[in-house]
Amino acid sequence: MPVISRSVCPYDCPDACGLLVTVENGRAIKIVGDPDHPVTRGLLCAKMNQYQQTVHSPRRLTTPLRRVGKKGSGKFEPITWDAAISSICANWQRIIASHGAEAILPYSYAGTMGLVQRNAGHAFFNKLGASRLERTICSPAKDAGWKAIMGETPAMDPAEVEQSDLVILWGINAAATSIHAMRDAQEARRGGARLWAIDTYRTPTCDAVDELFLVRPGGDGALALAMLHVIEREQLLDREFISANVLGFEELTAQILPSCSPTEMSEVCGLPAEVIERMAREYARAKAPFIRLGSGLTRYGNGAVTVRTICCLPAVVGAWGKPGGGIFIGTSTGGAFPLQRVTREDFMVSEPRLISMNQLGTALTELADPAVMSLYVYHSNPASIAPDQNAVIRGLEREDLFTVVHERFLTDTARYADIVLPATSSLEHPDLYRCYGSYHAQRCSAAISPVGEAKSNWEVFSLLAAGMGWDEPFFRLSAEELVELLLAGENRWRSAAVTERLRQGEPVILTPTSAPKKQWLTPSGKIEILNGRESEPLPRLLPTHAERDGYPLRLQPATTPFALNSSFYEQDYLRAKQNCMELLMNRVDAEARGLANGQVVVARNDLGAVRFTLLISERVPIGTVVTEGVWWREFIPGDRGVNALTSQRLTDGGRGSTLYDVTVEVRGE
Ligand SMILES: Nc1nc2c(c(=O)[nH]1)N[C@H]1C(S)=C(S)[C@@H](COP(=O)(O)OP(=O)(O)OC[C@H]3O[C@@H](n4cnc5c(=O)[nH]c(N)nc54)[C@H](O)[C@@H]3O)O[C@H]1N2
Ligand SMILES: Nc1nc2c(c(=O)[nH]1)N[C@H]1C(S)=C(S)[C@@H](COP(=O)(O)OP(=O)(O)OC[C@H]3O[C@@H](n4cnc5c(=O)[nH]c(N)nc54)[C@H](O)[C@@H]3O)O[C@H]1N2
Ligand code: SF4
Ligand SMILES: [Mo]
Repeated sequence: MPVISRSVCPYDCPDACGLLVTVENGRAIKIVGDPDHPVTRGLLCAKMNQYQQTVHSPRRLTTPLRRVGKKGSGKFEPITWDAAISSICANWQRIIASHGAEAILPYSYAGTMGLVQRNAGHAFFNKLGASRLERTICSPAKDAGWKAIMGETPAMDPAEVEQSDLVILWGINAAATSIHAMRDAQEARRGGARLWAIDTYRTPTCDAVDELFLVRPGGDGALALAMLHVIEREQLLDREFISANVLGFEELTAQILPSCSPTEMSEVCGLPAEVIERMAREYARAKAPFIRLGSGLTRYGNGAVTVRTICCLPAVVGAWGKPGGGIFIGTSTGGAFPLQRVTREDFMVSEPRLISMNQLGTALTELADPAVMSLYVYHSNPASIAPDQNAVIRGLEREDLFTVVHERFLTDTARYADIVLPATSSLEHPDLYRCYGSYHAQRCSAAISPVGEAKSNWEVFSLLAAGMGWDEPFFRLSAEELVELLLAGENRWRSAAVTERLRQGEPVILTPTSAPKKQWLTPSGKIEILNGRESEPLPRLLPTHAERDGYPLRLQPATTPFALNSSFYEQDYLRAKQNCMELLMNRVDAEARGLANGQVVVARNDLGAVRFTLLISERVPIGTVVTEGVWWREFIPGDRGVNALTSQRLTDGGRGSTLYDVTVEVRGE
């Protein structure tokens, strides 16, 4: 008899959808969205509709493996868990004795978002004294930009979008990356709101809006400054709101805006002056304009200041004062669950060095005192997703680097491992999930037994702790017990009743800490356009890195609806939907280079050269080329993926990745 269990989507997506999993004979045979989940409402994305094909994929790793071929060759032989754990612990003890524990580097990110499994390694590596990883690959510049002007102010409720009359999807490919936000924006549109998208090329999201504005990559700060210029010049301001709530508008007006007219900003942002004028007027005249800000525009050398500048817009027109008005960058429900009970910073005896995950290539090839001698990768695929792939691979090829990869699949990273450990999928382990697109949380238990000999992140760290001879009782807790630790007690976010519902596995909306609007959690108590604690007291125009690079085409390594970063390439159906690793180019640029549709081309810059299949497309403007997805090497025309072209340079705030801040030249092969 089939049984239906509740589960949660574990992927790095704002939505943490509620799932209903049908299990028969120990296998998941069907996955649907939970119709009773308050946010999911039965709607899953294309990727997860067939999740059982990921869970039961013939490509799943089922036993620990030991390398028998050259690094990267993918040649392994099966070994037992006992042998694998003993080998890892013996190697680490040897490395600690000769180089110290900082020579060991953990590398993890967001293969699973569950609070226990995602953070399962922290306590172990804290106790070991390993180097710490700065986990900043995604969009910390967004938080840095928000913080510079809004301080600790929590996000507005994204559900307010339904009361807006102008919804702006800004730097977000919502149709692919935030399908419930897309659904909500479309519902607002059906209710009469206008829907805009501001992007660098015509994504699937852009097909579903009233108006699309294509900016130059990294040019959004210039656009926002020019809009502010027009709003001030034409006095479309909400003076009353500004005087009660905003600090520094006078300084912005006096020092920055005079040189930011639409004519002056037009070339930087890529929009004609008259279009900017109209955008400014329509934005300022809207009753309750709602901006949903994505991460696309943050992955540039000027990402943080761009976000900070855009956040000035709702402040000067008083959008915050109206239901449905404001700007949404993502929720933070961190206060709901005391994560330090799992991460155990108290196990740290000293403060080991911090290594940016965006600079793994340099860390593996150049760092000294001590050099990185061992890398432990779990739920991340740095050989594919980290910038400067050539440097990362040079590091992974080092014969003296002892690499362990805990994975569901033999990823490009796992191919370089000395020891590979098989990981459970989310249906095979328990966890507690919260999310960053709304305010819900949900706990779930394992729906099926582990596939093969797979073990969860937490189980592996328990084994490693025992293998190191530690008798700390914490490492003998089960994952379910860790979930209980996170749920123990109550706080402002969850009453005893809410906690009980969470214990039972119900999806629950957590109560935000405070009514966010009009309570600005900054030192001055106002929205701080002027912030003297920042190196730049006022938002202003800053260049991208790529502006200094000098190759003629801007490259956008974009997302696809049919994968999530490098995840989902195991599903043949989803891969077929993406065709192959394409480079989208405007006909004008293709003709100027004598390139034909379908041919293999090489994109090149100072960091590397990558082969793509050319797709001539009117979706991309002249001067920009786009590639979607982060392909596994086995499916691409050459031996390097798009990240051989992206750099290890960081953002202006938050030390984030600048994956979209890239220039290239493209030639036929
Ligand atoms: N299907 C799918 N879903 C995903 C992911 C995925 O890979 N695929 N990834 C997940 C992860 S880890 C994350 S962080 C989120 C990211 O989700 P989003 O916030 O949507 O971020 P991106 O898709 O990276 O970029 C959003 C859009 O910004 C555009 N863009 C790039 N540069 C600029 C610019 O300078 N200005 C403007 N205005 N637009 C620009 C891109 O073309 C893209 O359409 O999605 C998550 N969900
Ligand atoms: N070119 C380019 N590069 C990018 C991006 C892009 O859009 N373009 N996006 C960037 C962004 S926003 C992000 S957040 C990063 C994401 O980078 P990553 O966090 O590395 O994300 P994924 O590529 O999804 O790889 C996650 C891996 O975890 C494994 N996994 C899943 N669940 C588990 C588990 O429970 N245990 C273990 N041990 N393994 C598990 C999966 O099999 C998968 O191989 O990539 C960044 N890199
Ligand atoms: S990837 Fe996102 S939209 Fe798709 S099922 Fe998971 S949480 Fe929902
Ligand atoms: Mo991300």
